[in-house]
Amino acid sequence: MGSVHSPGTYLQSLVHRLMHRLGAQFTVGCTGVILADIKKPRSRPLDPQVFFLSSRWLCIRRASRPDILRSIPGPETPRSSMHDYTFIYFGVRGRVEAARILLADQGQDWKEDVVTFDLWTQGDLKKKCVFGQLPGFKDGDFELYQSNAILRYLARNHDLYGKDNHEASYIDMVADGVEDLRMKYAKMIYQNYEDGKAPYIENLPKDLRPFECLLSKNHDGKGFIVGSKISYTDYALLDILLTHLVLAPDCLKDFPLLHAYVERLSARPNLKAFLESDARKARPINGNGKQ
Ligand SMILES: N[C@@H](CCC(=O)N[C@@H](CS)C(=O)NCC(=O)O)C(=O)O
Repeated sequence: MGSVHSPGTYLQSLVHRLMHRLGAQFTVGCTGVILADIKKPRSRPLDPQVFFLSSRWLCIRRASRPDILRSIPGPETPRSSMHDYTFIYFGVRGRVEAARILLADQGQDWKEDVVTFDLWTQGDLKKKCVFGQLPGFKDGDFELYQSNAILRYLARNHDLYGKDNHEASYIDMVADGVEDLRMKYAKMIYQNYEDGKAPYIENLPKDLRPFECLLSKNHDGKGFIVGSKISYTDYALLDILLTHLVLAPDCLKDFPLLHAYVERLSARPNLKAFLESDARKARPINGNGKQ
């Protein structure tokens, strides 16, 4: 009997199903390197096979049966190919940045289908968008609009929606609070930057205080905004806070918990790499160059 060592249950069940399909007998260990040598097939002798998990793929090689040479996405790998994510959006951070931050932190790949101003104003893309606006999003053939629906879709895909209905509801509540702030910010940036910036910054503590307050009530502000693990709303909140730190670098000086929260999340290795990446730096925050 061969043995397979896999790092998690999802992978184990995947391996079980594949082995079963191949008619091989096997056992599945629980940790360690993925390496299996299948020696006793159920029905007929098979060539020795090697199963391994690279950083992207669980690969099954069978020398004598190239027709069943298969590649299966490895779900627990840092860069997963289970999904085929594409953002269709203008070349800015804007309403996609929270989702980019989420995917980067979760070790996911995605593609950017960048829409130029000319294409948007002259082509018929706008007509094809459900609400006549971007961002659009695809996961393979699945197409979605509305930035917050996209975030929640990703949250469901990557277990970023809390542990139960109460947590999920708080997570949504915070996300709606972030959305309110985003709308105010966008109105000032796009409609009233010159005259509106100073009063906006003056009023900002009133808008930020509820988040500081919420944070203080959850693990003394030392963890995430809701619950005990990161959720999609942390990414949305982090994004809007980073955006405001550009607008008003001192805006968190009276909010020690939010300040530490931003530092803590931004230091997560995948996030740090993304936040410091040239691709991100090259994207302006907003479409009119104001920030
Ligand atoms: N509620 C929408 C708002 C989308 C939105 O405001 N999109 C802007 C860019 S951020 C847009 O498409 N502007 C071009 C237009 O309206 O023609 C969402 O969250 O996705």
